[in-house]
Amino acid sequence: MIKGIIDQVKKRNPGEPEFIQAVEEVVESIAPVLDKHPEYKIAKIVERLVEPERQLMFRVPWQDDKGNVQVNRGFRIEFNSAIGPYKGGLRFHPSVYLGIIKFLGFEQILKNALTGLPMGGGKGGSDFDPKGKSDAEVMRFCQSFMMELCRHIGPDTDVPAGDIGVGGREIGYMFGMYKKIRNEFTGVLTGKGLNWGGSLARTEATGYGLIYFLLQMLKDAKKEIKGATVVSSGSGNVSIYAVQKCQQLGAKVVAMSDSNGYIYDANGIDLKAIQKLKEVERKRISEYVKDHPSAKYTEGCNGIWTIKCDIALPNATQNEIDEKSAEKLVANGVWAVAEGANMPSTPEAIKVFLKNKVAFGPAKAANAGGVAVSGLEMTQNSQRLSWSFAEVDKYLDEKIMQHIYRQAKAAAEEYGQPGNLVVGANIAGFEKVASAMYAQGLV
Ligand code: NDP
Ligand code: 2IT
Repeated sequence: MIKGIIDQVKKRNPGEPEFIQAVEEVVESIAPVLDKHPEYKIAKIVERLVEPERQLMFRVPWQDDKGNVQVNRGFRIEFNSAIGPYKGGLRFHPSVYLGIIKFLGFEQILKNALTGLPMGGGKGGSDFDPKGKSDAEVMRFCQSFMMELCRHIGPDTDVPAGDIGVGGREIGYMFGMYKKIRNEFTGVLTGKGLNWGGSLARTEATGYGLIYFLLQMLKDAKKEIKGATVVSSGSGNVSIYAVQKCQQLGAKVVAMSDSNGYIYDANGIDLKAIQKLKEVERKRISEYVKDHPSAKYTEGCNGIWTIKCDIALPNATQNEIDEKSAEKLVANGVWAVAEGANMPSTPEAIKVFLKNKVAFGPAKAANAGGVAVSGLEMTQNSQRLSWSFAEVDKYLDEKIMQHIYRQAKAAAEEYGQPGNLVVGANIAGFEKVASAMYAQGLV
């Protein structure tokens, strides 16, 4: 039966390898749940789960600074609304196509279920590349994108947020346009600015949440973060705040990267310098070595996984750790891997980690802190209140990340695979969504 479902997904979604990869991992691990719930088989819960409720694709025309007309493609996949309004980020990156948005939307369904908050799964984006564009160009693009997207979203329908290439600046331009068109000030997007409906700690949430999850993994593995050597790929929102939390807890982060290459600094990364380069000046990470003579820059991304470390945090993008990189990490003595990015390890890489007893935190559990605090932003917007940083941060750690860890660990044990958080997270997320879909009948 499982094979039949996967074959059907392959047939129906040709040319979308990332989506098929994400589905295969989940469907394979939930087989024992289906054996326990034959009613899910009859109701075709899995066949329905892998088919988005709605797929939107649209033209996004805009004018660049030279007056030339540009045309991009916009996407929003409203994947599953069994447990709440569609929720998930928007990615602006030239590599975006339907298969990327579908893989992200599919992962988001189970991730959001794990948070314990009432959020369904969705994802969107565009093949627009914000790199090298002026603020005015980014604004015109975001306005045109929202001109179409606005008719499909709403605070109780579908609530987008950021992802790669979409941060505070882009959310601001999109929120402004939505408000103008609808004449409504609502929590239709999360990741908003702090004085117009945003939540404290949303910026930090994915990175901090990742480390709170890692701490739970380390507790069970009887290891300490203090004094550990860490490598964190990427230098965007997730990586920066994961590194910040690692440093607060006494770990030494020696390497970070961007899509051009990586830096190695044996003295420990100067995070303030990275923040200035990446968050303020929007420059390349290679510039770091100019003011840090102890550091070395290497062109290309894969090499970052050849650096000896205790803890590896893939925080850039999908499939960034392949089997070879995983083997290299293991050979160099890595003892924990926690995924801040979505699907950053290939299936072969995950097998290498599990086989070698590396503590492994899969993305949909380990990086759920971002969307969870987005959920808390929605709550604050509904209450018309703002919580303090300390309140949100404590909620994120104790009520969200620790809870996700316990759920994934318990499900793995219940289904005979103790310690396998990949299977545990997939099962725990699926059980929630499946029971909601079943209860709501054939819709
Ligand atoms: P950002 O755009 O802030 O940063 C992305 C970072 O990854 C940048 O350093 C970028 O380099 C690098 N990068 C992007 N694409 C590639 C690529 N193809 N190869 C190598 N490096 C790449 O995005 P986020 O930090 O928000 O997202 C990082 C990952 O975390 C993504 O997988 C995202 O889906 C996931 N995630 C994000 C959440 C959030 O709340 N933001 C929540 C949960 C998961 P460059 O500067 O050169 O572009
Ligand atoms: O992958 C993710 O969970 C995100 N990009 C965050 C989504 C959100 O709605 O905050």
